[in-house]
Amino acid sequence: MNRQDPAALAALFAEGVGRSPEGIWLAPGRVNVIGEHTDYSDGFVLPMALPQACRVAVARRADAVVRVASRQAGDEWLEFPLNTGPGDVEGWAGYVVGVLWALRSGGHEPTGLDLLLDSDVPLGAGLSSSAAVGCAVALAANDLFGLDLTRLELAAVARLSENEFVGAPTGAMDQAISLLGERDHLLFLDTRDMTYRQVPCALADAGLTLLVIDSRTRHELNDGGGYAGIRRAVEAGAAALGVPVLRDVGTDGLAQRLAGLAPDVAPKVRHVVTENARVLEVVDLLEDGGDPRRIGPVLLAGHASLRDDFGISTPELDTAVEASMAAGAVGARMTGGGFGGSAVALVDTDAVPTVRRAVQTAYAKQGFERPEFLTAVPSAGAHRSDG
Ligand code: GAF
Repeated sequence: MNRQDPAALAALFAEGVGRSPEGIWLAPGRVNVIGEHTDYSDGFVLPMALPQACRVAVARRADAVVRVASRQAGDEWLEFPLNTGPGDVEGWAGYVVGVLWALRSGGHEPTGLDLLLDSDVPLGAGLSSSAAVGCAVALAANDLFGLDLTRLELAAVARLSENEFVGAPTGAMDQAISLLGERDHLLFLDTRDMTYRQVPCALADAGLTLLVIDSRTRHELNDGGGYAGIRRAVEAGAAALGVPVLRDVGTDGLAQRLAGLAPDVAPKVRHVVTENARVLEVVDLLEDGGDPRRIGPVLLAGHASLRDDFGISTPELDTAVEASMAAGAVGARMTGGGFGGSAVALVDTDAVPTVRRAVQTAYAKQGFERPEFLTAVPSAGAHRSDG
């Protein structure tokens, strides 16, 4: 089936449900340019929405039942009571049912729904495939139930579902970019007060491509391990410094403040504090109209910080970064939550084939699975996609 074709998804829905969907909604995955693991410390992020997206065909039901199927999970229809609570739903369906739970816990009264999902966001690749599901369902529910929630309110609903229902203790970035993304723009978001600015993405005009390298090593955010453990370490760092969140710590005098911290906590704090500064630097460089290649070294410094201070890179991600740089990329870094997933490389567009080949060769040499590539094109945020 052509994923871009809403009519085909609607036909498949009608086959499974016995009536047409009331609409099809779409929410994109994202890639983060810089600002990693800052969004649960009130920090800054700079992601873009991708053209890869989750589409969901939806129709309301008169009863309190949720029926849901996914093209990526064998089209099998699963059924849940609407009043399902956290911990009751295993696997991908939790990202759907959880949104209805989050709406109910916010005082809204959704009825049951039939939903058919289809996504071309690579799963587990650190490109927010799960946030895309939650945001598509949240937007569909908003329209169908006439809830009139703002984009930021919908992002909060989708995040609440992911945090409390699915059990992934994420920050605010992924849902915000999926709902607020704009074509040709990066989203500069301050997660302290959720204010944001759309930053024109000058990369293509300057002959640059942001290449996403999917390392094919999968990461999970709700396994209670890696991501949650890092988040706890960051929170311990803030507590040790006597601040509510690390956003309250600047780079001035940082070395002195770090000297008083335990050796396992200090590097985590250093990453978050310096990463916030890197986001501001990249935004300045992109907005001042100069050559965007100047962000390359900042991206590379961000990777070193995630690898050495935060300890969440992997041999596959390091290889992607090193091989891209050796083949002429102007900057590269792992992106997303870490422990697997994807890297990004900022590459002169005519050098993209060379960089891809170099990464493939390096992966083959190390016996890694063959990486996948996609071009990060800054795209529109969630919207109704059937006219
Ligand atoms: C994951 C989380 F979902 C985000 O909130 C963010 O913390 C990111 O990892 C790391 O920057 O995508």
